[in-house]
Amino acid sequence: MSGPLGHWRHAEVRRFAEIDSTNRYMVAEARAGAPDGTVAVADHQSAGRGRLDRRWEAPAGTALLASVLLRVDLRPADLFLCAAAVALAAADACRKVAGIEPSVKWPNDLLVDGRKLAGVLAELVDVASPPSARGVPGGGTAVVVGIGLNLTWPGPEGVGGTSLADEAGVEVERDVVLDALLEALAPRRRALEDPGGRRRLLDDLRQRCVTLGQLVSVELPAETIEGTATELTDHGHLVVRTATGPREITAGDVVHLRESGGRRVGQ
Ligand code: BT5
Repeated sequence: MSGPLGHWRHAEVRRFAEIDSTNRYMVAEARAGAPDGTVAVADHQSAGRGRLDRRWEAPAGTALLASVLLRVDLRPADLFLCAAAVALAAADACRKVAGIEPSVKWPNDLLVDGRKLAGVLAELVDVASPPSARGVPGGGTAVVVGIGLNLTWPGPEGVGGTSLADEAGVEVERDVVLDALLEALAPRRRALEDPGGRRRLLDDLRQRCVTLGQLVSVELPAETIEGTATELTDHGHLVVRTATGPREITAGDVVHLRESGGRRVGQ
C-alpha cells in the first residue's frame, strides 16, 4: 500500500488453492481499482503465463506462484524497473531463507549456475488508473509483476530448470519464501520513487546480471543475432556486440552460449 512512501508495505495477500493465472487475476483486479501492493498467491495455476504466450508449469504445491500489483509514477522508459525490483527482491529472499545467490539472466529470469530457478512476467495494465487512485502517490501506472519460483519441482523436462530444494538441499515453505520476498520488496519498491533509488536498482541489476560479458544468441522476430552482451542501458536494454556492430535489444529471448570444440552451443 502506498501511504507515506517511506512506509511502503504490500497490501492484502489474497490466497487461492487453484486459479487460472495470478497475473490474469491481478490485471483484472487492477482494472477494478485494487490498491498498490495487492498480492495474489496460488497453490496451483491451470493456465500460468510465461512471456510471449508461453506457459509456466508447476504441479500443485511445488512452487511460489505470486503476482503483485504496483501503482507507480514512472516514465515509460523506467517501467522495466518494476520487474527488476521483484526479481532482485526474490534473489534477496533466496539468500535469506536458503543461503543461495541466484543471478539474473536478462531480462528477468533467476538462474543458479545457469539453471532457471524462477521466471518473472511484468504486464502493464492498459487502462487509466481508477479515479480513487489518481493524485495519490503511486497512483500513476499499474504494473502487475508475477513470479514463479520453483520450490521442490525443477520445471518441465528438458528446460534446464532447478528448484530451491535442489540448490539449497532444504525444503523451505512457500509462505516463508513469500514473506521474505515481500519484506525485501519494500525497500526496492520505495527505491522506484526517487532518481537515486532507481539508479541503485539499476546498479544492483547490472551487478547481478549474469548475461553481461556472455556470448549470447538473441532471437528477434525477424532474425537471430549472436555476439557478446556488453551493457545494460539506463532503459534496461541489452547491448550486444556483433560482428556487424553493436545492437541494442529491447525485448527478445536470450540464450547464453559457450564455445565447445570450436562451435557455439547453448547452455
Ligand atoms: C517466464 O516466462 O519466465 C515468466 C514466468 C512467470 C510465471 C509467473 S507464476 C505467477 C504469475 N502468474 C502467471 O500466470 N505467470 C506469473 P518465459 O521466459 O517465457 O519462460 C517460460 C518457459 O520456461 C516455458 O516455455 C518453459 O520452457 C519454461 N518453464 C515453464 N515452467 C517452468 C518452470 N516451472 N521452471 C523452469 N522453466 C519453466
